[in-house]
Amino acid sequence: MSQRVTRRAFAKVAGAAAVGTSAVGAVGAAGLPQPSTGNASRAAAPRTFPSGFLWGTATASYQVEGAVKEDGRAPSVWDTFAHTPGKVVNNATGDVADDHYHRYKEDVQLMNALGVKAYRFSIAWPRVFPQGDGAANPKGLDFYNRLIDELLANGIQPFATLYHWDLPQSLQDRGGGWESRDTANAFATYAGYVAERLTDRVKHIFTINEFGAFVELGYKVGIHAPGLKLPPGRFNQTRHHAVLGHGLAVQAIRAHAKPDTKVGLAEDMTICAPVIETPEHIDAAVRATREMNAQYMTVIQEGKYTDLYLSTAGADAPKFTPDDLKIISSPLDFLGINIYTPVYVRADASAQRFAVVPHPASFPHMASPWLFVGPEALYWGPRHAAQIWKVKEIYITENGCSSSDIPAADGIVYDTDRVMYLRNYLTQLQRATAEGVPVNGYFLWSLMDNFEWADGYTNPFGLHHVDFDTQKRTPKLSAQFYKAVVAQNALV
Ligand code: GBH
Repeated sequence: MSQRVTRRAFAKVAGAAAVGTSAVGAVGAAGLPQPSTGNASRAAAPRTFPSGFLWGTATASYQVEGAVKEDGRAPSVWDTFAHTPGKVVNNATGDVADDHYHRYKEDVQLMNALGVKAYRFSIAWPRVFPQGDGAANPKGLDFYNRLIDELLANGIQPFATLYHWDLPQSLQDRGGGWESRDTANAFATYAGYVAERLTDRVKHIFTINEFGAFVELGYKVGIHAPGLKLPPGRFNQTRHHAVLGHGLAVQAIRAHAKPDTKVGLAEDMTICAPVIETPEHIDAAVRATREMNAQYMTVIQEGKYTDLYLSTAGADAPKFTPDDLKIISSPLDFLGINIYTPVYVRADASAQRFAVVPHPASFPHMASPWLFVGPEALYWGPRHAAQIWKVKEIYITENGCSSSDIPAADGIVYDTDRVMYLRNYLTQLQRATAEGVPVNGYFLWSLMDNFEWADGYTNPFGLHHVDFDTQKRTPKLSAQFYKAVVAQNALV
């Protein structure tokens, strides 16, 4: 833009740009364009988030706690899996991980320094019920009492997830884990027990984290614990037991929790982004979102499996009763969505009227090969959920990325790629909240580098670098970036 353009003429151009896609800088005092990563109409005003927007970070028990044999904890399927040679990169385990079990106070101070007001953590089922069912172990639950008290003393709201994949090994040994309906029942008992004891202080509880990951990768693909490759019929039944466990847990929590407790789940639903944002492709993305989440989110929200899922599965479809569907679709207070990467969808003349467009080989991704950079997932994910299922309260319960993360000579990781990723994703989240999509908060994955499942300690996701020999935590450049966003409640 020429410096001779008047402010009035600029406003016209800016208005046009706002409905298009180009980014135009606002004219600064010296007549120079000011940097803007969004559209022109927002360049003038700071790109803020709604007031009271809740900024947080997230972790999960087996990924950070360590202390796997302490205070009565029994093994989970992940202890067994990680200790099976060849399953995890470098045969790494979560035996020590971030030693968060002992260093949680220090870690709460990391949150404090970021300025975040919420922390999403998960509770290890095998600490609370070491065998999965039967006798409870109050010493195991005490760790979470200590953690919660420490968070509250620092003005940080605890958001607790009941299941982030560490199934008690005993349930796997006795009944095949989620292959058995007994596991769904045991999960509900555990959920009620925890809800009764923690909801005087914890106001948001998630049942399960990501069906899409632990069921698919654990029971079909075999690259996550318990490492099985079940045939389709048994596998679909396992999926059914997992959503049933969620529904039973929702009911148990309601029966045992304080009345002001909110219940939800955290799901990495498949997020279908339209290849081009035109009405026909947007419609296709909406249809695709229902179908591609049929086994988990759609049945939970709608109380039925889609016709297409059941007819495609044929004789391998899950066996269920109408009562099961009612339990599975027990009403929720909020929805947590874990968002990493979208699936691109286009309109199509086929019976299902959408088609998935595979990523070209040149599509950019972060350090993890699956983590394709698609910032618009953070716009379409909550927007679809609000539109399709009329969800009124949404949290982004995970978003973040892996990077190669080599500390520089001064000890700092200058993760400009993570900052780029976060800035672009948050731009799309701001777009959603500015349009009124009901997103109440955002939890960045992760507070610190940790045990990244089958990747071991490679492909780290932390805002803080962790030296696993010394347990020293050091904020990365991305932590500085996030701190500034949180402080201003706006994109920086
Ligand atoms: C989240 O899952 C998890 O909730 C969290 O624990 C984890 O640390 C974080 O992601 C980062 O990975 O190996 O090619 O088969 C995100 C969804 C689904 C992404 C499984 C990785 C495996 C891809 N994950 N997927 S592949």
